[in-house]
Amino acid sequence: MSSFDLSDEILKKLPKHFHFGTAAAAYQVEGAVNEGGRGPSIWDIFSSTPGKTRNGDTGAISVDHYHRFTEDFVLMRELNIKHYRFSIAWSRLFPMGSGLINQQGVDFYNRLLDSMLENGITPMATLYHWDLPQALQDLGGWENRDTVYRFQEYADAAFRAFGDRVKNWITHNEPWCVSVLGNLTGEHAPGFHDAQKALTVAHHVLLSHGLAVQTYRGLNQDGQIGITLNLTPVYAQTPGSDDDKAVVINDVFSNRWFLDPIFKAQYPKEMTQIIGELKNAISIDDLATIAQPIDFLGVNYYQPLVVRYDENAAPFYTENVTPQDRVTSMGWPISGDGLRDLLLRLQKDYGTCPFYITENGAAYSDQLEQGHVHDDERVHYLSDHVLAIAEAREQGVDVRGYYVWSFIDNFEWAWGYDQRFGIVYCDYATLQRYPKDSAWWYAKHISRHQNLHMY
Ligand code: IFM
Repeated sequence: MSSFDLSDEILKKLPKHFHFGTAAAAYQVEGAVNEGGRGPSIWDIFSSTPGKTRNGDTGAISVDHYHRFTEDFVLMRELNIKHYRFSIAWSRLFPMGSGLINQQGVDFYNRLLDSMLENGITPMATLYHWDLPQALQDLGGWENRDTVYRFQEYADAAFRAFGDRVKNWITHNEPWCVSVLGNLTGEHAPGFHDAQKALTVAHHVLLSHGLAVQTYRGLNQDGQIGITLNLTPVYAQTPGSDDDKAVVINDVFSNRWFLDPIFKAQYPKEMTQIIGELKNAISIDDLATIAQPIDFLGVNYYQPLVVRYDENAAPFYTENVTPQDRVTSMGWPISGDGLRDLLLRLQKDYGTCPFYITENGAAYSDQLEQGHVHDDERVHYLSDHVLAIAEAREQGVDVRGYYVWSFIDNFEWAWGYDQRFGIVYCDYATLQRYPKDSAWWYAKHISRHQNLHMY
């Protein structure tokens, strides 16, 4: 019994078929970058460029999930985890981004899916988790409208190849990161510093989402499709003061830039002052295409933001005053209440929609001690956030699942292997896996939840 155990009363608020899962992404776990006919992605190029990642780390081997997925799914089964969100590497199916499909790539994901299902694990597949084929980047990447149509073809091929087993599809993971980190701050691949590029990329990624949803509907497969956004609740340090202006700005930049086009077929008008005007890229029907009805919204939530207005700090006019008393090793402040507030707000402003928390979790500097990792802080984090979901459900929000980021420690992009997000520890020298205390905590809660809903 841990002091972070959730009561039966709380677990009962999560419905019988609630997904308790874990999540990961192709480039972060697969490794085997030169196997199976895979073509290079922008992350192969970016991570092998000196100075772009901590210690020059790359995803070339990572946790070698490509060869060890069976072991990983057996471990998931032992941990009672019945839902897994993974991503497909576009350049395994289309090494050059388009053209002829690479059968070895199809075979790999067939084996992966079959193994998942044999272990009683339901897949949720993400089509794009940041690993654009380099061949398409060479033609302009997401800034080039043509990439949108190549994505549609790739999505169509993936639906046809795997749609018999995958019934939960996510078009894109965190388009904000693709646009801002990849094209404005340059922290992520392809590494540009250009606001106009970021705006255009965001628009094209959203457009490709809408087209992929249309394509999926056209195939009449009996599944559901949505998109995953990284979202942040924004609070004023002193509500009712000028700080409210900083809230609007940050909310537009962090949340509404993507939510408004998807749910309301429009961009927030404040975007122009904050980041600039979207020029040239937009065609007349684009927003209607982007706003295709979706079956669910995937929400990735890690941290809240508290702001104070600062008139000298254009264009955000913001001082970040988020309390730092409880932070993860990424320096991210922790607030389960933030997740509850975010869900309530989404329901209020964008209407009733099924939600999956497609990512939530925390990095800590875990220590392996005689085969064990005592990660109480992560247990505390997970407990707070599952509780927040139960509270949101009690207030009428239709949250249908929770996927911990991540199943196993992995390549954390620009942070390389410095940050461990897994509930399973990976010894990178031997690639051996060790469930952390948080994995056992999760396993126990999944099983208790199941038992409570047995009858
Ligand atoms: O590792 C990432 C993931 O790829 C996208 N969402 C946030 C995670 C933690 O930074």
